[in-house]
Amino acid sequence: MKILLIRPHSLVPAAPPPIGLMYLAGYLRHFRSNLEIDVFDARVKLAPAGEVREYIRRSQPDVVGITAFTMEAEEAHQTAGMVKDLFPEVPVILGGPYPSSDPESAGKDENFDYMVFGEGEVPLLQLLKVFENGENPSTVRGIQFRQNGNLISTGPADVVDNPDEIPFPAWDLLDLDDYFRPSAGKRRLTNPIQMHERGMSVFSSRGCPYRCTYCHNIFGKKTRFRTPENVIDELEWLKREFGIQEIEFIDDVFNLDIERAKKIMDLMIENNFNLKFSFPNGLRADRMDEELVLKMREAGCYRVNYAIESGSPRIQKLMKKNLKLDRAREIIDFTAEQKISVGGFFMLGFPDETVAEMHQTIDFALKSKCHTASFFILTPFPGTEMYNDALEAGIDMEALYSDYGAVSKNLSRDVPASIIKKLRTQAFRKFYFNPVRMWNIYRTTPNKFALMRNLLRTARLSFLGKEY
Ligand code: B12
Ligand code: SF4
Repeated sequence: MKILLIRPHSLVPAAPPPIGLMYLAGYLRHFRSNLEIDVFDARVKLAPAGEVREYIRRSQPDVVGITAFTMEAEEAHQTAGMVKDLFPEVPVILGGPYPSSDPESAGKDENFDYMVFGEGEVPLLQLLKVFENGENPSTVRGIQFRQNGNLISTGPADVVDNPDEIPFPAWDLLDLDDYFRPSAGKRRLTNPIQMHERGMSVFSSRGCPYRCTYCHNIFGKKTRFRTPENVIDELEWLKREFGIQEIEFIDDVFNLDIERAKKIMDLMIENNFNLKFSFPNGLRADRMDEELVLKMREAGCYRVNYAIESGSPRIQKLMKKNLKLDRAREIIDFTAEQKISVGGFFMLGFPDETVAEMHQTIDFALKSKCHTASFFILTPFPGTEMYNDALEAGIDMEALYSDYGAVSKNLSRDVPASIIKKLRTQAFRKFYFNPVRMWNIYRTTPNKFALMRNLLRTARLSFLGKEY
């Protein structure tokens, strides 16, 4: 049996290696030695539709799996259409954040035979068995499929309880040079000041117990941690097998178990790995301590993002993030003082948020020692509590898939979208037009060329009033 796994080409600006697909590939081949796995990452190849179609035709797959964010839904539908056009009998399986958060939209397209919600390893393996043995797919949990014209949903997926048992991503199936070469046409990793070309993402835990109303629930609310030893084995393997020099830890909250985080740092130091690393998608600032920051720096960390989102205690409560803002400020400043480049993530436009509260957020950023700040306008994603609340309140949430790169609906009710946009532009200007901050940014950034290129890009976008 041959399975073709595809990541579509879309407006997503960065092309880090497709870790979700490669985890699936690693898991499948561990359990099915007779399986041939072909992976086509149309995003990194910048492949137009014709090229994707030609690839599918040449691959002659028995099964096709497609991954997609919501903002890539259009391309995922198009890809499924191509498969059905070329090979009407080949089952098409859709997975990733899009079907996990919006099964209803995905389910409208008959070109998707199966949709997998959340963690994909177990359901995908079970589906392949079902295909081979001609069994009924209703025994596979965590999927949606069509039977006699009806959509059947089988509830939450079975997950791998001990994530140490999941094989490392099957990076050997890809030409990793595609991701290291600057000519890839997209940014490679997503850290704006990436130090080394040979960078790789590492996912060391699955799931997050917090319930922020704007967030996804792909890996569940019970966090499953890989042991520090298992993470260290992966780092050692990445260095040895692929010459990796830099890591992005992409857990939802890497520091959820602070003692585990410290142990990983200790082992990196003991093993003298000499790897540079960063946290591109945000640590929880109120679960950090000074000792962890110091260990991180010693182990090779040069860039941290803290996901603050709002400087208003009322909004923190409403969005159920409940971040302790005083502690967050202390740890941001401490981290910056250790010469680690610190990025802050902030959002404007929460439901019921007032202009004064947006100013509180901007002031928080301005008064902090953050080297960089990203001010996003809230994007309510299907499937989130915030989105469902808006639907219940009778707000029309229809939107184009492509709008989910940034801002699909303004939920702030009393503050018009134009004002939020203006505040955001002001926030960028005030934050970056500060000579002390500019000097600090310059001083702490190891890769000064990347820094200048990205600052110019951010400044241009903020002046044009465009999204990051
Ligand atoms: C890391 C991360 C980033 C990093 C990427 C860095 C990097 N080097 O990879 C950064 C910070 C850059 C980022 C950016 C964005 N991100 Co992001 N990100 C994540 C995060 C935390 C982890 C993604 C990941 O790699 N997971 C690990 C792999 C193993 O999981 P996976 O790819 O989902 O695959 C698993 C399953 O989904 C499933 N699966 C996936 N594909 C398939 C296919 C088949 C056939 C099957 C059966 C199963 C299957 O099985 C896989 C293995 O279990 C997720 C949240 C999360 N925990 O998932 C958000 C998340 C994916 N991001 C999200 C968004 C919206 C974005 C942005 C668009 C935000 C923005 N407005 O800028 C941008 C994207 C644009 C860009 N700039 O690239 C949303 C997507 C929501 C949605 N419905 O589309 C998520 C879910 C977070 C959220 N808040 O809701 N992100
Ligand atoms: S925003 Fe962060 S802390 Fe909140 S639920 Fe999502 S991953 Fe967890």
